[in-house]
Amino acid sequence: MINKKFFTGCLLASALGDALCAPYEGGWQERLVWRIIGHTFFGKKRYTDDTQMTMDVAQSLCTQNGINQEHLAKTFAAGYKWSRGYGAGAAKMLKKIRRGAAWHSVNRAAYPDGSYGNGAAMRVSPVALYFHDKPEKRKTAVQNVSEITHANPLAIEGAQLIAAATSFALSQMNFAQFHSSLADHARAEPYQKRLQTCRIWLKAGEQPESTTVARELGNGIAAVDSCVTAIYIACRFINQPFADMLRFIQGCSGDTDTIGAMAGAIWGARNGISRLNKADINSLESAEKIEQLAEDIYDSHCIRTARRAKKQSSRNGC
Ligand code: AR6
Ligand code: MG
Repeated sequence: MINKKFFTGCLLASALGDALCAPYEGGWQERLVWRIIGHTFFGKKRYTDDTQMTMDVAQSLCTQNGINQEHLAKTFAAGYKWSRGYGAGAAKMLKKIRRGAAWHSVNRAAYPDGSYGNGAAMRVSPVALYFHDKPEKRKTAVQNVSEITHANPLAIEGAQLIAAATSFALSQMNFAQFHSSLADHARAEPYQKRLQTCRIWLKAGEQPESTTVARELGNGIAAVDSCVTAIYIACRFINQPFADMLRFIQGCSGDTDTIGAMAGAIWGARNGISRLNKADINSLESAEKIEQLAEDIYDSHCIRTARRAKKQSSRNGC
């Protein structure tokens, strides 16, 4: 049985990656706005839409015992706040759902081909934890969580890659297995190409600068321009301090909070909460709630595992 500390590590490192990299996102205007709204009334560091939607997924998963798209869409809509920095298309859809629209009637309203943003990939870590030992169920759940707001196949493929990488990290998979298993999840050419670059760099022990990583793998809001970047950075820093990884992400510029959230989930699933800095956790908005959600996912996993074992033993006549 995997220890609970890796579940809590995953969600907390993701939230910290989001909150601690958010001040470095975008251009000077975004950074100025975040200086003003980046702290709570009590001085805690605020998280952005990445963590809000991750918490929404975790909460819905645990109360519904799986993915219920109607419930999740309403949970996303209820959690929406402009000050979390949602993407423009996602914001429009969530406001429509809040006014009563069905998610499947609005998920192509902003873009007929569906959003290709990284907003699906940034929120799938709870699914990776919940279904870490059931890869087929994980894939279906990722598809269902993603398409509520991100119907574009590239957004969904990015979400599949991040979820798979997070599950593999949790299971302490070795480097070679990790990368060959991940390659099976990449169908689209941009993902294949970027994953190959990532593998070459890691295998050769190359240490490209953050600007080179941003140029070669991307640092933008499109899923293809950020998911492999997050996977590469998490792999490169997997045995190094969390703070060093975040400093590198901050240097990448662009969509730093989402790259931080996705890389954080992978790093935290592998290293656990004990390798995170307590002062950082204490400085984070709603850290206790995030930890509790991770514990709920863990408890639900334990209950399902025990049920399966009981069924198996009664089948074996034990
Ligand atoms: N056609 C044209 N432009 C598109 C398309 C498309 N099919 N899909 C996306 N865009 P959105 P997200 C552009 O709104 O993915 C936040 O900071 C369009 O300019 O679905 O949920 C989050 O934290 C659109 O506004 O948002 C993420 O880091 C933008 O991509 C990031 O934004 C984002 O797509 C993306 O969040
Ligand atoms: Mg973001």
